[in-house]
Amino acid sequence: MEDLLFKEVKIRAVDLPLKNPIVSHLGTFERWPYLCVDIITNQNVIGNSYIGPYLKEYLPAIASSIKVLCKSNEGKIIEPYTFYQNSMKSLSLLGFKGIPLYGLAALDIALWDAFAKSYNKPFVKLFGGSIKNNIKAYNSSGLWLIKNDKIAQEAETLKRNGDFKALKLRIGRESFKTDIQAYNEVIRGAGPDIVVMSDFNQCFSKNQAIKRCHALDDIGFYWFEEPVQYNMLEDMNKICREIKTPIIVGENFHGPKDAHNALLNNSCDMIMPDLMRIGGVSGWLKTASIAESFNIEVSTHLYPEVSAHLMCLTPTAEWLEWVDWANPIIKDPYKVKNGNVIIPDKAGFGIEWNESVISEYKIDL
Ligand code: SMN
Ligand code: MG
Repeated sequence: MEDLLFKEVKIRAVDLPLKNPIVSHLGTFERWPYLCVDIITNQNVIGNSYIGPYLKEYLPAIASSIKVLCKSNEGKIIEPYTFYQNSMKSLSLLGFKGIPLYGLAALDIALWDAFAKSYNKPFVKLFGGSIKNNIKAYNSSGLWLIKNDKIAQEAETLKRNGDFKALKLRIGRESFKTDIQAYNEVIRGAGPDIVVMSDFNQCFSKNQAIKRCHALDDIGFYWFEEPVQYNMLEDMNKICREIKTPIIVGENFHGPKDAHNALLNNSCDMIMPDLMRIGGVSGWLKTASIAESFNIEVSTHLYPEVSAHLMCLTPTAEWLEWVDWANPIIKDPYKVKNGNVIIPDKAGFGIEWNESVISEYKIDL
């Protein structure tokens, strides 16, 4: 078989409108920015990936770090594992976190996509796993900090579009009573069997978090996510010891080592790495092994398509976070049926661009 060579990279930025605007303790967002990456090869294969790095003002800086990382790879054989190891090493001067890591992740995902496509196999199959049809997903596309009287209706709609068995509610409202009322509204809208995750988005100090988590501990939330600032490992350790409901963190792990540190410090009961911040496919797979060694459940954060493949390879896989925000730029978006995400039997991650939508929402880099 002819070697697959890295020819060049193409990067486009889009700013997509959101169906349900994000109203959270992290801020309010009407749109979500994405970088779409294409790796052009010497064969009839293009590796695709997208990342959604929160703040559109930083897209040019991330695109620029992608270009820097590509420089040493142009003309070389595509070997995603080697790329990750060498690129991580090259970040020791600038730092292993943040912007350059996001760039590395975008490339890592696109390289694995190209690699799997060159063997004409879905990524999970190329990696020696099988496509599972029971990757359970929770719908996270809504239930932001909206008014409580809007919750039941939205919960019902979110549940129905995919027959989801679980939904995530954002909490940390004015009082514990309004959080409980919000929970009850989800149950009223989606029925008594719905599993309800919760997310505080880092809104509390340690003492506030302990008080609020105690007040909500017995009402039925499946997990409490990020009650305090993400890097407060000692505070999280204390909260885990005090509270019965599992504490989950991980969307702010920057690379596998952050996951290892959090688990070593007993700072969480479960983890949910984010595909971009964890370092792409390679960073995820390392983290999955770390989690296995601690016997800790792994859920996902955003990026449902690639994450679905990775959950098939994650020994302690739990819930996949479903969001449909990037669907407009994807030609054939993934679907959820009976609450499970359906992995298409297509080469790579099965992500091809919907070019007309990319043109419509393209922004300058
Ligand atoms: C979240 C994700 C993306 C934007 C805002 C908030 C949230 C989650 O923390 O876990 O879904
Ligand atoms: Mg979160």
